[in-house]
Amino acid sequence: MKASRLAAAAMLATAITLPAALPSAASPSDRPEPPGLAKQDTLRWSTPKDFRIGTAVAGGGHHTSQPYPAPFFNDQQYREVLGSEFSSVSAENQMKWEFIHPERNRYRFAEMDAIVEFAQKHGQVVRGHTLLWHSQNPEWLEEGDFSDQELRTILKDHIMTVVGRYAGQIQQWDVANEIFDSEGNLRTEENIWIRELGPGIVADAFRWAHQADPEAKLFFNDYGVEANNAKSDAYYELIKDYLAKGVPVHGFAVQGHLSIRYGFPAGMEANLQRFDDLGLETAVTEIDVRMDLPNGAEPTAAQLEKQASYYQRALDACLGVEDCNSFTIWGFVDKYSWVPVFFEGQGAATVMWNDYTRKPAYYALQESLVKATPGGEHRWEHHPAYRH
Ligand code: 9MR
Repeated sequence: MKASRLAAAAMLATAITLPAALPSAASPSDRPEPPGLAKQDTLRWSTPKDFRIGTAVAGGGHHTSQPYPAPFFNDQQYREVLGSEFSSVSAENQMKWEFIHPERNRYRFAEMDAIVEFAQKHGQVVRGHTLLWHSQNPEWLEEGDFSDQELRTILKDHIMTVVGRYAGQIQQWDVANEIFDSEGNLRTEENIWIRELGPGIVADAFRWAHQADPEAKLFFNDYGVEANNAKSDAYYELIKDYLAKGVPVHGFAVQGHLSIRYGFPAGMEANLQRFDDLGLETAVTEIDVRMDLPNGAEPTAAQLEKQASYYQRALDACLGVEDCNSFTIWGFVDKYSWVPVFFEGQGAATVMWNDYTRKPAYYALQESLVKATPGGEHRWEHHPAYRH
C-alpha cells in the first residue's frame, strides 16, 4: 500500500469523522472501547480503497467435530459481523478437496455457492483455497489405485470444474498450498501430486487454473514464510523460474499463523517486498495470533497487547508494500477458531471475544487501516485508543 492507493482512498476518508464522546464501558482488557471512527465503524469501512480486509468463513474441517451447528448457516450474529466487517472472504474448508469433491464422481457445491452468493450480496471479493495440497484430500483420492495418466486427468478435471464454476467470482486462488517443508524441500512424499507426477505438475495446476479463469490472480500460499528463510527462499527461486518460463503465477501469500510465544517474524515487509519486486502481488491470507492459556486461563492484558502488536505489525508490513492488497484473518471470533482444537492449552487467537466485542487486536488493525487512509493519521492521534 503506497501513495498511489492512498490517493485513491481520499473520497472514502472524507466520510470518516471522529465522534467527540468517550464510551463509558471498559473492554475486558481494561482498555477503553474507542468510539466509532467511521460512519460505519467497521474494519472494511476503515480500509484504503482497493485494499481488502478479509476473514475465513467458518465451516467444514474442525467445525464438524464441535458442539455447535455450522456457524455460517446458523449463527445470525456471526453472519452480520461477517457481512459488515470484511470486504473479502475465504473458504476455510469449503473448497478443499475432501469437502467439495467427496467422491470421484460427485462434487458438493452447495456451501461454496452460498458463500459466493453471500459475498456478492455484501460487496465482498472471494479468495479460493485450495487446489493442490498434501492435506485434506478425500480418501478415494489418497487411497485410490490410479495410473499417472488417470491422476493427471483427475487433477485437471477438478481444477477445470471448480475454478470454472466460479470463474469471474474469485479474486485470488491459492492454487498451490504448502508445497515446501521448513527446510525449503518440496514435499515429495506427503504431496500426492508431486510424489506421483513429479514437480512439473505444480506448474500445470497454475496453467489449468488460468485456463479455467483467466481473471483470477493465482497464488502460492504457505505458513512460516513471513520472514526471509529457507522456505521463503525456495518459493522465491521457484517463482523466478516460473516467471521466466511464462507459467501464470501472480502472487505469493504468507499465511501468518503466529504465536506470541515466539518473536514476530523478522523483516516481514522486506520479505514481501522482494516478491513484489518480481512483479507479483502479495497477501497475508490466514493470520491469527495465538497465546498460551494453561489450564483454561484467561488472556492477560499484557498478552492481549502483545497479540495486538503482532497483528498490527503484520498489517503494517502488508500496507508498506505496493501490491499487498489483501489481508485476511483466519476467523474473527475465538469460539470458532481452529487454534484450541489443534494446540492444547493455546487459544484466544482471533480479534473478537465470543460475544463479538472487540479485542485490542481489533483496534490495532483498525488503527493501522485508518492511518493508511489519507487524513487518517491525524484522526487517530486524537483518538483515546492511540497507544504510541
Ligand atoms: O482452519 C482449518 C480447520 O478448520 C481445518 O480443520 C484444518 C485442517 O488442516 O485446516 C485449517 O486451515 C488451514 C488452512 O487450510 C491451511 N493453512 C493452515 C490452516 C490452519 O491449520
